[in-house]
Formats: sequence, C-alpha cells, structure tokens
Amino acid sequence: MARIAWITDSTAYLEPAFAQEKGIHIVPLSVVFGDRSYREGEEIDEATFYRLVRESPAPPTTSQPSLGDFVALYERLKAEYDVGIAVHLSGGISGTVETSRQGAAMVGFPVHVIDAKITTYPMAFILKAGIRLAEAGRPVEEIVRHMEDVRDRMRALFLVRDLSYLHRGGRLNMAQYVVGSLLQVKPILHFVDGRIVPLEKVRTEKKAVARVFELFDEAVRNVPRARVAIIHANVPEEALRWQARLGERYDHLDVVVSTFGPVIATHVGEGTIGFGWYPLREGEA
Ligand code: MYR
Repeated sequence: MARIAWITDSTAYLEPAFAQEKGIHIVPLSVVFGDRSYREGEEIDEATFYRLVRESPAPPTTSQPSLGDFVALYERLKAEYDVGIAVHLSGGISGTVETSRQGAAMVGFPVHVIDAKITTYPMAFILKAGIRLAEAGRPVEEIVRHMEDVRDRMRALFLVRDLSYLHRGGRLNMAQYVVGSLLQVKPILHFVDGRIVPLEKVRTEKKAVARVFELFDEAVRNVPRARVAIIHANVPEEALRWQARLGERYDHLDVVVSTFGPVIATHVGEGTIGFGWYPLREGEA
C-alpha cells in the first residue's frame, strides 16, 4: 500500500489533536501587521489576532506560503512517502494551491494537489473524507476522486457584518457600483466556482439570519445525512445558538463548530458567521 503524506494549509483550521494523530502536514499562511508577519497557528492565535486588530493603527493583510516553504516540505516528504495528497484553499482567492503545485513539480514529488474551491472547515471535511478511505485501504486514485466529489458537493452560506473587509482585500470580484449598493445591506454570500459571490441582499441582520436558515433548510431537509460546520469569527455564543437551533430541528446532521482563524478573519471581519456543509450519499461513511 502506498505511503501517503497528507498536506493542507492553515486555513483548514483543522483540530490540532486530529492533525497530530493523523500526521497531517500543515503549511501556514501569514497575517501581516505593519512590518511584522505572523505564521498562522504557529506564531499567532485568535486571541492575539483580535487584540492586535484593536491595537494596530492599520488593518492587517495576509500572505500565502512561499514557494520555498513548499519546496522544503516536499523535499522532506519525498524521502518518507510514496505520494502526497494536498488540499488547499480556493485558487480563486489565494495563490497557495498553485504554489503548492509548483513546489511539488520542482522537487519531483508526486502530489495530488486538490483545489478545495472554498476554505475553512469545509477543507477539513474534504481531507477527512480522504483519510477515511485511505484507512479503509482504498487506492490513491479512488481516494482523490472521492475527495473531489466531496469538494463538488460542498456548499457554504455566510453573513458578514461589514462587507468592506472583503472588498478591501480584493476578494469580492464585483463592479464597484454593485459593491457600493451592497455596503448598505446585509448580503448573504456563497462560493461559485471558487470565488465569493453575493447570493441575496437582505435589509436587516435578523432577516438575513432567517434567510440563511431557510436556504440551508431547503438544501438539507431531504438528504439522508449531512456534515455541517458552523464557522464564526469571534462570535462563539452566536455559533452555539445556531448549533442549538439545528439540534432542535434536525437529527440527521453531524454538526461541528469551527472558526475563521486569523488569515480568513482578516478578509471577512469579526462577527462573520456561516454554514459550510455537504450532503452524504446513502451509505457513505
Ligand atoms: C492569501 O493568499 O493571502 C489568503 C487570502 C485569503 C482570502 C480569504 C477570503 C475570504 C474567504 C471566506 C470564507 C468563507 C467560507 C465559508
């Protein structure tokens, strides 16, 4: 059986205990405050990040891992493994996935690099789906196909308190006048082919939350089971309320609560909250 190296980046916000148990290699992205750069998950935690956001004169920016980071990692892995499977945040919002591909090619280490076409906990879902199959002894090609299939079923809906973060970071690919009109309302956002796009505009926050639950309900009520992440940027109580609401209404969902860590919170702003989920097929583990 092939020895598989599992690789992802820090924006999967994978549970550290899981990452350690499965030996997953996590390549960090960084947040930058002024002239100081912090590798996410290694040099900055969420509490420090939000403190620095409040104390810093200018908002943070982010940077992807360098080609050198990937080359160094893949050089190391090449000596220990037959093949790598990497899952990275969408190429529509970051150059990470492309740099990972280049690094693997330069080193000559065979890595199946999967563009998650999304980010945050849905990437962890994709990775975990692959690991499940690997542990069942399935061949690498089947594992990768399954992970891509899970990726293609993945959906997300999220609400930002203030759209200007996404706009400033250049991750909302829209004409200026459309952004202008959206700044006045509460847009519900989702991913279309790896890019962030407003799905609907709603006037008030209360109505926006109600609409997110309605859209989510339409998507999950008739599926046999679904894996769901409630993802939030420093609003843990609200996330727990969302979780309780799901618990009252459904008994066929596996729900986890996760966060937008420093890199992604830089682009969505504090208070952002949403769902990432995928429906399971009949009998799927
Ligand atoms: C970089 O390469 O510097 C990182 C860029 C990260 C952009 C993040 C954009 C916001 C993503 C929202 C995720 C919502 C998932 C449910």
